[in-house]
Amino acid sequence: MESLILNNLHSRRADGAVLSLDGTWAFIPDPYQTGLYDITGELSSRGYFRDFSPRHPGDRVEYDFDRSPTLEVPGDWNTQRPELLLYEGLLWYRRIVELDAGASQLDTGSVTYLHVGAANHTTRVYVNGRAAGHHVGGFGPWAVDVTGMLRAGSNSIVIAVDNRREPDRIPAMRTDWYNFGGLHRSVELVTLPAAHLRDAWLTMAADGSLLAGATATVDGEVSVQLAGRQIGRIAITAGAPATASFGVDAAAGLDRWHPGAPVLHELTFELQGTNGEVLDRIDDEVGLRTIRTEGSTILVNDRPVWLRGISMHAEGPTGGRRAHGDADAAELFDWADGLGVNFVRLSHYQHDEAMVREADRRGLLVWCELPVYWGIDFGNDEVLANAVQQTDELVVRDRSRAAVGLWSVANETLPGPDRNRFLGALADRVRELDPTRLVTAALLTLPSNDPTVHIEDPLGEHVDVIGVNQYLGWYYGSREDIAGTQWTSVFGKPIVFSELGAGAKAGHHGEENEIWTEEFQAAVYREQIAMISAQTECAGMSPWILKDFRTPMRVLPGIQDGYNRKGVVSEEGERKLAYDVLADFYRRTPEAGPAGGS
Ligand code: GCB
Repeated sequence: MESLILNNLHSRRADGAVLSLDGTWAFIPDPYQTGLYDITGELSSRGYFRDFSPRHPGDRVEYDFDRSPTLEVPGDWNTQRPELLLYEGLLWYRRIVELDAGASQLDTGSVTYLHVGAANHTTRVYVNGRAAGHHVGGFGPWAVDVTGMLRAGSNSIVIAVDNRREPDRIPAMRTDWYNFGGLHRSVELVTLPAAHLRDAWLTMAADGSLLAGATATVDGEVSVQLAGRQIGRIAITAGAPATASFGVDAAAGLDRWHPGAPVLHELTFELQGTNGEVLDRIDDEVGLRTIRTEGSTILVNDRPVWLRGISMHAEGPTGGRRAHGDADAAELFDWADGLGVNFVRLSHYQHDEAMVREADRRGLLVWCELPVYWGIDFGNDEVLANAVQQTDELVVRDRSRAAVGLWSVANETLPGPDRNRFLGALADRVRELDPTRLVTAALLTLPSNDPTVHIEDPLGEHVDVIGVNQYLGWYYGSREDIAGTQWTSVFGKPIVFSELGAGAKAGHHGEENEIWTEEFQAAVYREQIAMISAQTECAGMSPWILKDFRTPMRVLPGIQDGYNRKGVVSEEGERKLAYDVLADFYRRTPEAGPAGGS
């Protein structure tokens, strides 16, 4: 049973169709997979998924969720219990759901899905001891159909999450971030009429026309209403994604969304049956803006916009834990806003929907990214199939968000025939799902003796914007060399410095040439800013990174202690000197960029 994509939960929550399963779940860590297999390797007849409890003195059952410890959902398991801090493996969650005989989830005319906002990394769902479905991928939203599996009274929901790193997973064996395991986003039961919309979206194309789409479970039509006016219809065949394009007049008279000046309009989709009866409805809000490139410039609403950005991981504002929900989004974006950004790079995987919706309301452009990062098995077709599935989850969830300007297919991958083909296929898939936004990837640049860096990576052909990660003054080159560096590509496309930076421990002060001091980091930022301001092909930057973040790769005692220290704020929110250097630059940089537009 494959998982499927069920979108627009925002509207479903408001309509009361959602039963939240967030809260306390019992758990059993299972590094040997005892809950799945017996000693012959067969599926165990007493597996944990059966959720047996020993009821009689003679019952030979060697587990008991009722007497097991608990975890909160949503949340990573690592930071909730000291014994799980470095745990990588299978872990079983169990929750009992009580339903009355009249509960909507038991209504035979309805469909009920179990929806998971994200679970890292490979997940199996069981309802009352029966397998309901599975999913591979740690950051995308997904659902399984549990219709008919629930009953009046107590229901056992068991979810087994496995976060082992494997060579054929995405990401693979090594990442410079923490492999937080578990149900780290919300879990919900969503009950809908049998005839319903699985997805409905609207976005503005580069020419100001509108592109809308929907997927429904029945044949019919979807009426699209924008700012209280019907702008058109989408013809639907059951189960198949459908799209329709509406001309520029559809958005006539409606204010545009723009970075720093967000305007959102009411958006409604109504699924109508073949006799015109209304079967289902989704309410949303949407910003309208165009985004395109011209030479090396990015234009939003036909105006040059230079990306004054910052990169972010999905780590909460304090406690070095996985971020989730509106409160984390608001606090992280407050820190970013203090820098004067108009852009955030949500690296290196899909972040919580709360982040993208908050960016929509704040008027921040967003770069969304797939976890195609270091060491992916590019020659493996199954890995490609999973990457395509993760692409679908990434793009489908946020296609209606004006904030999203760029989809990134990868970070720091080495050129080669398999990789070029793989990432080319992902760029094609992104454009198939959403032809209205820019495709990018963060390229790896390595040290060279030539002060002019020529970007020739063949991936440049497939993207609209060339992301460049460069660590001049940190991993290579001396700080004095930064100013003289020139960047150019053979592609004539905008270059965005998607990473740059240096490590500093908050509160550690000293000379500018003393590594790990705030002064050292600030000095690298000053040189980088001067160099980047002079680049004619550059359309923006997102330094690495807003906040120090947990990673097992960074072990230096007294300095790193398990954290990457390239944040401009510490993991607990203390600002470093580089924060002010960057804020000062962004405050004096006009919308079109330091040079007044490239
Ligand atoms: C990079 C990676 C990023 C690392 C960063 C670093 O190039 O894209 O994930 O955390 O460098 O600090 O080395």
